[in-house]
Parts: sequence; C-alpha cells; structure tokens
Amino acid sequence: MFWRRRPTEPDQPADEGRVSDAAIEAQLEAELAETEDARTTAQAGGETPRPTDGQLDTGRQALQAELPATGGGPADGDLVAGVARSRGGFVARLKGLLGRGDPDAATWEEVEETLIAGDVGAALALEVVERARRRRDGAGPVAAVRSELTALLVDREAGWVPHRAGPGSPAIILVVGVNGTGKTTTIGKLAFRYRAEGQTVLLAAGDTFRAAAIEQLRAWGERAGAPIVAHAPGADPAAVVYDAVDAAVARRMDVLIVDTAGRLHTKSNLMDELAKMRRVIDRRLPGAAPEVLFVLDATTGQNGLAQARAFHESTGLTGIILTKLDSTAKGGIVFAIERALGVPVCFVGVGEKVGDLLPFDPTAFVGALFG
Ligand SMILES: Nc1nc2c(ncn2[C@@H]2O[C@H](COP(=O)(O)OP(=O)(O)O)[C@@H](O)[C@H]2O)c(=O)[nH]1
Ligand SMILES: [Mg+2]
Repeated sequence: MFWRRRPTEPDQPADEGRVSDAAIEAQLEAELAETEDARTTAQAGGETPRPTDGQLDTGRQALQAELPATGGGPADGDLVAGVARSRGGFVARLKGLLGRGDPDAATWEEVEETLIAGDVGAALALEVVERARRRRDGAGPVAAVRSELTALLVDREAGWVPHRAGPGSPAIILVVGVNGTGKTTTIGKLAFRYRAEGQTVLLAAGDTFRAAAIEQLRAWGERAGAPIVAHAPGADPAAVVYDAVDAAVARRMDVLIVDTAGRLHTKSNLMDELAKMRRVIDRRLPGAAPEVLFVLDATTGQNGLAQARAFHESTGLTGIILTKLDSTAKGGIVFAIERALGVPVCFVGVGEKVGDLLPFDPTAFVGALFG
C-alpha cells in the first residue's frame, strides 16, 4: 500500500517495478472523488439522530460532580495513586530483592525475572540488569536499576504539544488503536484538557462502524464544549475527516481530534482506512503533518507491542497514549513500548475520570513508580 510521506521527509528512492507517481496520483484522485460522493450523500442524509434516552444526562451529571465548582478544567488525576499497583507489584519486589545489600548473581537473576514479570520484556530486562550491575552505583543497586530504567525512555521536550502548520492552521490529532483500548474516552479527556487551556477543539467521529461509537464521542463533545463533525453510521471515515478538516479551518479551530475505528478482524482494511484518512488530511491541508497517537491498553502487556508495531509500520505513529495504567501491576510496559518504537509516550491514563489523563513526564513517572 502506498503511504504518502510527510513533506519534511525525503522521498524514498523509487524501486524498480514500483507503481509510477502518476498512477498513484490517479488512484488518489479517484479515491477523493469517491470521498466527495460519500460526503454529499452523508450531508443529504443529515447528521446522525441525537440520543433520546437518559444516558447522556446521567453521564453529564456524573461529570458535573467531578468538575470543580469554580469552573475551569477538571482536577488532574493522581499519578502516584495511578501507578500504585505497579509500585506495590514488580517495583516492590525489585526493592525487596535489592534492598538487602550487595546482590549476588542469583539475586540479579531474580531481578531480571521480576522486570520481565513487570512487562519490561526479556531482552530489555537483561540489558537493564547487565548495565545496573556494571554501574556499581554508589547510591546502591535499587538506584542503579532506577537510573537504567529512566535511561531507556526516549528524550523529549517537557509537555507534549501537537504540531501546528501555522497560527491559522489547526493541530490535527488522529487517535488510533484497537477496540476497547480507550480511544474515545481519551479523546474526551484530551478535549477537556485543551478546552480548559482556552483552546477551541473540534472532534471528528471517524469511527463510523457503530452508531454507539458516534454517540459516545458526541456525549464527550457536549460535556467538553467541543463541537463534533459526524456522518451517519457506516459512512466513509475519510469523508468525515474531509469535512472535519474543512470545518476546522473555516472555524479557525485550534485543535482537531479524529476518533477512528479499531476493529482488528479486518486489520488490513483498517490500515487502508487510516491511510486514506491521512491522505485526505495531506490533500486538504498540505503541511498539516497530523499527529498519529496510538492508544495502548497497559493491561494487554507484551501483546500490545505487536499491535503497536503493526500500526507504526503502516501509519507512522508520532506518539503513544498508555491507558489503564491504574489497572495493571505491570507498568514496565512504558519502557518496553518506547524502546520498541522509539516513539515517546505523551500521555498516560490513570482512571476513568475526565482528569485522569496526565502528560507523561519520565522523571515524575519513575519517581511515582519507585516512591
Ligand atoms: N481504569 C481505566 N479505564 C479506562 C482508561 N481509559 C479508558 N478506560 C475505559 O476503557 C473502556 C473502553 O474505552 P473506549 O474509550 O470506549 O475505548 P475505544 O474502543 O478504544 O474507543 C471504557 O470503559 C473506559 O472507561 C484508564 O486510563 N483507566
Ligand atoms: Mg471508541
């Protein structure tokens, strides 16, 4: 499948026998024409019907209870509480093993096993142990392991900010990942965060697979004060994106966040669908260079890494959001995913409340883990 590269990246040399650029352009034109048709049909059919049951009201009431009475954004969730299970799990065991003074070879082996049990991954666990042993840290073996784990995390600037092509151009964030990992919830939390910062946010209901997915996003948008672009269930997601990009530009929105489907059983279709959404963005807003954030459920452990690699290969991820860190004792997946992809974790989810999405700060994270 052809993937349109970012304008800032050099073009790859053309392979022998590769489809010509003209053919690709012709195919793209045809796809975009199809997308135009889908848009016209969707607009003629109007937007999806609004929910009539009391579910949204219940959700709104629950949310009101979470929001501070003084207004503004929701209170930030607690990272230390969010990683309590991991701290009490594999990290507590590490400290127990290494806190008894000079560890022998057998103890180091147990440390390695403990890191593996904490989802750091076998190869990485071995690497951390070897380096920590060689380090002969004056502050002791626990500090040595802690330093080696910290060193695994990708270098980044503090506070992730989505790319914007210019002041009049919206930052575009595509949120991708398999079903149930927390994409829509995370988009809701992100919308709240940016709204609380005074930014305008537009949401795009690119998961058109189920009506409930569109309604879930709409509910979040209503709560966060973020309008939403949605087509009927079953519509072409690229057509939704097409309209959303145009609306974001026309309304001078600061941020456009696109929800996407995550069904795995049609994986190659899903990847094609994501690629097409990307191409539409590149076409409608050249230079937009959308962020592609992969939502990883921390409880899926090493299996999640395989998913992440597949998405990275086909869509070029620019960041990771690790959700449900509060539900796992194996927070070592943070180190494994950054090392596997070389892409930074930019947010972590530590609960289901609106404030439970925290910008990822490596030092604060390791500090919260080790207590
Ligand atoms: N405990 C916990 N649950 C979360 C977190 N993020 C999302 N969830 C829950 O995960 C479930 C699936 O979320 P959803 O956003 O619908 O996933 P999607 O299919 O990827 O869009 C919901 O019940 C969310 O409340 C988190 O950080 N912690
Ligand atoms: Mg969803």
